[in-house]
Amino acid sequence: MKIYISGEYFERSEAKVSVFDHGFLYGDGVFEGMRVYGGKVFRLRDHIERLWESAKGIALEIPIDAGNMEKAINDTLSVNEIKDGYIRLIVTRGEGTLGLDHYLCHDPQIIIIADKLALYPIELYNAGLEIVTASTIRVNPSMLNPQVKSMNYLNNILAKIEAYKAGCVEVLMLNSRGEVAECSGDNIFIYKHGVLHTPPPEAGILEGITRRVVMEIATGIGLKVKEAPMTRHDVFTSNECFLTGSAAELIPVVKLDSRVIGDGKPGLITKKLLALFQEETKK
Ligand code: PXG
Repeated sequence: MKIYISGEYFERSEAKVSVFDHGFLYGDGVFEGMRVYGGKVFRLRDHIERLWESAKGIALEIPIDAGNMEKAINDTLSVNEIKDGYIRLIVTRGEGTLGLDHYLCHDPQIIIIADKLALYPIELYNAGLEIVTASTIRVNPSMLNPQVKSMNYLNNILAKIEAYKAGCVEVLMLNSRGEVAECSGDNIFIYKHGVLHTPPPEAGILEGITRRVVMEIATGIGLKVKEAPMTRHDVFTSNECFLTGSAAELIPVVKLDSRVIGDGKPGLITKKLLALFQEETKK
C-alpha cells in the first residue's frame, strides 16, 4: 500500500506525520471518506466541495487547489491499483507547537489513503439492523457544527461505544432538543404514509453525500421527500427506516430500542432505493 502525504508516496510503515501536527494533538483538521466504484470516485466533486467547506468552517487553508486535489486522489488510486474500495482524504492543520495557536502551523498536511473496504456483512442487509438510541447527544451546531467533517469524531465514537455495548453496529443520536439527528457514521431516513422523511441540516447532521443522492433518486421516482424535524416517535411509527453512508450505501433498520419498525423486515421502498442507488454507482 502506497500512501500519499503532501505530494509524495510512502509505504504504509513509512507513512508518518509529526507528533506536533495539530491534527494529532487536537483533532485539528478535516477529512472525507469516499467510495470508489469501477475505478472512479463516486461523487468526487461533492466530496471535494464538502472538504473545502469543512476547511473553511475551521479557518484552514488547503494548500493545493481542487483540481490538483482530484488529481492526487486519482493518482493514489492508480498507484495502488484500486478499482473498488475506499478513499480516506485528510487535511491536518500541520506541525505547530504544544499550544493551541493554529497560526503557528504553517504547513497543513494532505494525506490520501486508498484501501479495500470493510462493509457491513450481507446478512445485515437481508435482515435489517437493530439500533439503539445513544445517551450521548450529537454535538450542538452552535458549538462545532456537525456539517464540518472534522478530525475530532469523539462525539460519534462515544455514541458508537454505546452501540457495541448494546450489541449493535450503529446507534441513533439525538440533538440537544431531543430530536433525531443522525447515526454515528450514517444519516437516517424513514418512510411513512407515502413520504420519505429525513432530518434537516439544522437538526445538527453531517449532510451526507449518499443522503443527497438518495433524495435525488427518490424525487426522481415520484416519491415525496421531506426534510423536517423528527422524533423517536416518528421512527417507531414509521413503515420503513434505513441509514445511508458512503460505506453502508443504504442499509435497512428494523428495530429501534427493541421496538419493531413496520413489519420488522426491510421494506419495499428501502430495497427499491438501494437497487436504484447501486445502479447509480455503476454509471
Ligand atoms: N453522518 C456522519 C456523522 C458521518 O460521519 C455520514 C453521516 C454519511 O455521509 P456520506 O457522505 O458518507 O454519505 C457520515 C459518514 C466509515 C466512516 O469508515 C464513515 C464516516 C466517517 C468516518 C468513517 O464508514 N462518515
